[in-house]
Amino acid sequence: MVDHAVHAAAHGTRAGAILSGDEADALEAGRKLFALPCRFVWAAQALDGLPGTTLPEIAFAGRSNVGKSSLLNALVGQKALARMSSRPGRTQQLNFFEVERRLMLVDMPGYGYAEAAKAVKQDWQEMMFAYLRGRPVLGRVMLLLDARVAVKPADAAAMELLDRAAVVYQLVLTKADAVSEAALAARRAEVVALARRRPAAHADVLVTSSESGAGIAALRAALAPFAAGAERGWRGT
Ligand SMILES: Nc1nc2c(ncn2[C@@H]2O[C@H](COP(=O)(O)OP(=O)(O)O)[C@@H](O)[C@H]2O)c(=O)[nH]1
Ligand SMILES: [Mg+2]
Repeated sequence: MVDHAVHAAAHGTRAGAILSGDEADALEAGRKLFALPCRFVWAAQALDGLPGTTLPEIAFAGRSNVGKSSLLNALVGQKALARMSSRPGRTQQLNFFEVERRLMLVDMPGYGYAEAAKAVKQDWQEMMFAYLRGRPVLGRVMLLLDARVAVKPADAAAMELLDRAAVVYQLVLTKADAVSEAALAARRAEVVALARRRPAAHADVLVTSSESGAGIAALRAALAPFAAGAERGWRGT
């Protein structure tokens, strides 16, 4: 559905010209949702510390430094929401942000940093898997990939974990502003092909930049159908 919207947003095209009514509605639903106040509500150090919630949840995952905090801040239109509560070094915590009574956004601990001890990696995998399997409100995982760098073994491992947990995840390229248009197109094609090969990956790949704002409206539109009280009819999937 949002493929045109993705392109329009990614290339800064003026929306009205090429969007169908459904796509325009989707963008508007996303804009409205993320215009609501969003606040940090909880940091869970361990799985028994997860907040009990009835709100639908979207989790954000990716390698450390992929641009996850920046994307979350761009998504909700606040400069320091994600950073405020993310303490470097406390990599094992899950941070929960509530978009007022509609949606919970979960900042998952970054993976793949080189210095991490094997034991830490093991802990990460176990905690993530348990969270993914045991969270009925979880609607989707957005898995972030840096547009500047090739997909790494740690990313492949994360996808495997998600496939195993049977949680639908969507690949999101970050830092689109930092590569040439040609390189971005090539990277996108590569990641689309990758998504096709993964059992639990969503076919649509989003292309974003927190820096330029490209693709943020399309990301909001992709998440809006998950929010409590959302009309899901137009989504078509
Ligand atoms: N050029 C560019 N740099 C970005 C973008 N998003 C994040 N960064 C940079 O990437 C680094 C890591 O960003 P951060 O959001 O903290 O990543 P996290 O570790 O995944 O939360 C920082 O230096 C950011 O300034 C983007 O869209 N474009
Ligand atoms: Mg971060």
